[in-house]
Amino acid sequence: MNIYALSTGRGPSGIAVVRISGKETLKICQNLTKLKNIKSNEVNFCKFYDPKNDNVIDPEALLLWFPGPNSYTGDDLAEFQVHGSNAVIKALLKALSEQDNCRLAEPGEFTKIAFQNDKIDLLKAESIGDLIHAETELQRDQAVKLVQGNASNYYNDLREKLIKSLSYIEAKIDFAEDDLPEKVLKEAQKSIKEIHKDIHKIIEDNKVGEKIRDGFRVSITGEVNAGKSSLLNLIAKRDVAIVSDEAGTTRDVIETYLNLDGYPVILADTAGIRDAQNEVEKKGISLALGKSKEADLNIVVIDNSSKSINNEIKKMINKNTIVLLNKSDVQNKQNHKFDADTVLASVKENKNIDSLIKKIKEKLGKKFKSNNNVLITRERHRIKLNECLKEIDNFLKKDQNKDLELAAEDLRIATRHLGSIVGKVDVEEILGSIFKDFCIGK
Ligand SMILES: Nc1nc2c(ncn2[C@@H]2O[C@H](COP(=O)(O)OP(=O)(O)O)[C@@H](O)[C@H]2O)c(=O)[nH]1
Ligand SMILES: [Mg+2]
Repeated sequence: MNIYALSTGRGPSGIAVVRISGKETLKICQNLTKLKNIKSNEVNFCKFYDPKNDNVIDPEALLLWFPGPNSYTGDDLAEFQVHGSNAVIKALLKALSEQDNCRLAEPGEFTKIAFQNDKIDLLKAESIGDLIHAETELQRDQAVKLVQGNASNYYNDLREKLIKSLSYIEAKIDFAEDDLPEKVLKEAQKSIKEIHKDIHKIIEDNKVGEKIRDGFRVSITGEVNAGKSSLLNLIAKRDVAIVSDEAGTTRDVIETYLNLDGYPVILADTAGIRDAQNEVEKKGISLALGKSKEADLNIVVIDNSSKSINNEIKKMINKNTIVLLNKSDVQNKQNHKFDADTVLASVKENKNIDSLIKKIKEKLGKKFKSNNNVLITRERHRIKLNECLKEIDNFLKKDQNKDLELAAEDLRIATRHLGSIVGKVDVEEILGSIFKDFCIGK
């Protein structure tokens, strides 16, 4: 079966790219362009026709032809560059659908085939998705590193080390009589402990990689009427929340996803904290308190001209907070001081909000700083790493003089967990490693 799809966004646009992959790609290209001699790996100028009636679909187009296995999917593949109008795209896709053995690709199918053909590993497949969806600089940067294979190489190295240690242990089991030096087993154990430490370090990373991918959670809490909803609207550059001088307007949590100067942030506006009588408002306040607790960073907004500050709000101010003393445009005799980073600003006049954004970035950057070269970007990786650690723990707990065979099984499972992050699970490799290192067959 051959698959095709529009690879660029919906038109109209200057150019649209349609991709097709599968065994009969070349034949389909010939049917659609009437070109007899399609050159591979270079640009073919062409016209696209509807083979049913010979009508020209696009009179000036380009065709790129990549015979497998040197293509994105590893199968034969072609890319059509046509004018990006909805009508051209529609006519071309229709002509493709009428070719024999040709169907519309499923989402991600080209990349899935690339994985199945061993062109890319699982991590790379995932990171291509991340690069396509990256909205901020941090996300793009992280995805680029993954696409380039930083994490794959790291996990592959760890896994190879583990396989090597396992092969020593297997040799000890199979050839106990051949008195392998005692040192070999000791070294294997030492190396396994190091791997344990390395994985532990990656896991203890405050989830930076996942935060960059999914967004940092920042909540806006504080007094009623302090300007919380106004702040959300100003930063989001649109009216997301209702602003009113009536106290208790915001009740639900209102979340919006933003690119905050390169940082992906989910900003949440919440109900103002006060002694509310109304049941709905009370619920809103309890939601607000919950949000501020689970947030990566909390902006506590206080009206600079307010005489006293609610105790509940005072309790919210800590190292994880930025206090926004709002309404600096209003005359005020108070001199509020807080044991936290404080920014005096006016949301109404857009004064000093840039300092607030700088502070938010600074605090997130500090809190989620990681010295690891490899960041976990998905829960899937975290689960596999934890499972791998658990098996290594089981291995280390066993008495390796008595239970070496059982202990080896723990390691085998650990290797499999590590391998499944990158998408490699192969027991044969363990045998390969034994032969390589011990020349058993000689
Ligand atoms: N003078 C002044 N008024 C502001 C400022 N920010 C917000 N307000 C006003 O304060 C009132 C309450 O704002 P709102 O954003 O709804 O506050 P919230 O209850 O904390 O969400 C509205 O009338 C806003 O126009 C500011 O910086 N200066
Ligand atoms: Mg509000």
